[in-house]
Amino acid sequence: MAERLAAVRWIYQERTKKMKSESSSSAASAGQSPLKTGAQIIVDTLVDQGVDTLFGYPGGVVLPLFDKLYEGPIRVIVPRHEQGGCHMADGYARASGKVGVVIATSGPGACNLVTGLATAMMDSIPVVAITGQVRTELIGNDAFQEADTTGITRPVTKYNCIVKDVKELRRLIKESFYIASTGRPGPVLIDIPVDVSVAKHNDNEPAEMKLPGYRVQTKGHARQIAMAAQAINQSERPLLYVGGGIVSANASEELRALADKAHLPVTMTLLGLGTFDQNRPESLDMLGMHGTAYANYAVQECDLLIAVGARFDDRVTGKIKTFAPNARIIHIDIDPASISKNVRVDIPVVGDAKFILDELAGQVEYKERKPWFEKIAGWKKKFPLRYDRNSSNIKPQYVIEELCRQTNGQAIITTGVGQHQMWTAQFYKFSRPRQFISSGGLGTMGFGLPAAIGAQIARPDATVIDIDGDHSFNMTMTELATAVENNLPIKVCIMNNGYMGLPRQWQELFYNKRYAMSALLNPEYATVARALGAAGETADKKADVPKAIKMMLGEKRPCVVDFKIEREENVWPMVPAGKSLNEMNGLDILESMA
Ligand SMILES: Cc1ncc(C[n+]2csc(CCOP(=O)(O)OP(=O)(O)O)c2C)c(N)n1
Ligand SMILES: [Mg+2]
Repeated sequence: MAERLAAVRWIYQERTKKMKSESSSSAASAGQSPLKTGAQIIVDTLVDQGVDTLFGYPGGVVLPLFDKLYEGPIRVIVPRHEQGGCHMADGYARASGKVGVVIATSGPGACNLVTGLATAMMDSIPVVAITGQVRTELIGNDAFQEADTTGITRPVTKYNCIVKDVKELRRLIKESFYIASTGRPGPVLIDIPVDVSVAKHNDNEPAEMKLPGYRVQTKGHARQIAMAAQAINQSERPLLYVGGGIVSANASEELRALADKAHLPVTMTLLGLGTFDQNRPESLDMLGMHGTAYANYAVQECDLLIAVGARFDDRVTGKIKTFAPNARIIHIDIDPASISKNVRVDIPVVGDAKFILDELAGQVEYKERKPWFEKIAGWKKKFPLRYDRNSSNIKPQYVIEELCRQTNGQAIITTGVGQHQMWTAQFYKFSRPRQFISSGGLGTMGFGLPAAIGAQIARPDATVIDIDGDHSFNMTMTELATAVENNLPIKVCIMNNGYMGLPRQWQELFYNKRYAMSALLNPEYATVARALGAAGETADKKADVPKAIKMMLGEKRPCVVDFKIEREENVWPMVPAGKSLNEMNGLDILESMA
């Protein structure tokens, strides 16, 4: 294994050397001919956009592009599956705030991006996907590896296009980056037929963007902001409810300033976790289906709900009719289409959260609101998140608390989807934005490992941990090879309950414990990890947990620890689908553990 890896690295090193000498000689000749191939224009435009790393998988119609990429200067990470590549670009974008870039070939390659694009779309993540397409003259002929990529991806992208002429290439790529990263961010796909990649064009002319119909409203309406400020000043029981929009807008500082100035409690969505420091007393942590009881009660009893960069997802609201029944609602969002989509809003403010929160902070006054904060403190005291600490089995919550302790709450955490994702959201205390990276809207199992790879590339200095489920890990575990090959010290903690735990919990509660197809044969993960060149450990005793984590944190290679957790542990509290937020199950169970 070590030899094979060394051989791969040697090839990479030689390539880099070759690349450097060739690029200096091609630079010398570049001045002579202004004609460039489409592939060269793509690489040059990506460099102009600030791209230094991308995720791409080769194939026939993208070979001209890969041939150019071979010359540098962009670092190319090759995933083992295009879905993985797309999640890597997404994780990279979430961790860095930059646009993530993924390349795939036509047909199967492009089709493999769909889940990744939909994941980025639902969570408003800026990703640019470049796909190869068959030659222009063959489009519509059922050519080899032809798929209607723009047709297939239209519903899962913010915008997509096909480039029909090499002259348009630079402009369309620039527009793609602009659309992906401005307003409400999202994935953009640009489909490039192979003849466009090899065609030549004099690229010296300027390529101005032409987007007459695309408008981004940054500043909120002054009168709406004043109304919002007045509502906050009048409120006795206000609550900030904030989501991923705070992350996109880089508005955490402004959020903190507003909460401090007006004295407001804050609850966060899954994607909003970390935008307000969870160690502060004003944090009510996460709300919604598996949110805290104190956040959900606060929503139901507040007289003013200030939603910022959040979209009233059904996992947050529960039954819409009875959501926040006593509250006027302010909704601050960059996307006018989100306003009053699910819940009727009293004071909409469309614009950039960073700007609007800053404006608001200038117009609000400090208010003690003693009875309200006392009420919240009462709920916090009565219904904290709990688990059975005395159990002799490994409780997943214990593993996560221990991870939080040993990393001083500072690691970047990614997850799969399921119970482990919810326990992570509940028991790791996040203190900064871009620290918790998880698929919220689409709920994509298999997201955790490739997202961790993308995050580690964006943040080589950070400790990046994928807290994964056994079945989520099963979906994309092949990407461990990508981590090994690229020398990324990511950590994977598998919360191995041997079940698709979340469906199993629903089956326990609502299907009379008929565990239909929610348990499958799993491999020995530590062995799989070692076979792929990573470190692998198993922890099957509670006493092993701290030292397994310590070992993992000290490991320089990618490292997988398989924690054999309590098999039928449940996530509490739980608002059953379609119920009101105050109708939580499991509060009695939590209280009994006091
Ligand atoms: C790609 C995909 N397929 C199916 C589902 C439905 N689903 C949600 S959670 C879950 C099980 C997750 O199992 P695991 O990763 O082991 O996590 P656990 O709940 O056990 O922590 C399933 C099948 C999904 N979210 N994503
Ligand atoms: Mg599981």
